[in-house]
Amino acid sequence: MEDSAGVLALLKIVYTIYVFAVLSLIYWFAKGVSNPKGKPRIVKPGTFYIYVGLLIFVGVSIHIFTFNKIPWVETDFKRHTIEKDPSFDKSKQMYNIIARQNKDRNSPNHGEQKFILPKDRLNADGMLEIECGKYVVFDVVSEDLTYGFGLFRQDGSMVTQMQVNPGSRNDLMWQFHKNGVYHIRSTEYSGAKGGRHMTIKNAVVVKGCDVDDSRSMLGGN
Ligand SMILES: [Cu+2]
Repeated sequence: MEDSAGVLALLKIVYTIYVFAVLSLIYWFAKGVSNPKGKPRIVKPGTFYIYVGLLIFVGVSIHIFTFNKIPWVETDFKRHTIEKDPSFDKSKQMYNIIARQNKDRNSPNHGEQKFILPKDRLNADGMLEIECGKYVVFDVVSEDLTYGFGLFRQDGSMVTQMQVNPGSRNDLMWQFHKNGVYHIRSTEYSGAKGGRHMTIKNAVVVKGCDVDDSRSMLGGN
């Protein structure tokens, strides 16, 4: 199973090629209008539309052929059945997280925003420990502002994220396929006092996989 880092690497190549193909169209046009012979070269409309049509076809095809590779698509499509399945144990597979701003005016930390993890679910190292391949749901409640909730690798690259809006259900189902230790960080700007406090280093640990996430081993590479 491909992860977001793999998808990004592949799409970088695919879209670089595609962008050059689109640029060639602009080049072609520029050559036409700046024809040194003074007479603009007229491209036959048929040729032009076939070329543009081809670019559109390839562009759409990239989406169709790659969407199965996107790691969250399958989970998103199946999640209503996964959650309803009796094998889905909410007490073990669901994490209730709160994002909240400090409203105590007398506190020196007034205005500070942070994530509050479910204390009773932390392991001895203070991490949320997730079993490889098990579906988990991060249910994040905001009591005030709009936040983001993202999981990040040790190298800073993102695994997944969602927006966290006050007054609505914000939950993200995920399945990990590699061992690793991940940070939680807000992915939305929620004010000057949000930034550095909206990060929990090494908040999530995934165990039990055959493969390690080379980008997210604690103390590794
Ligand atoms: Cu797109």
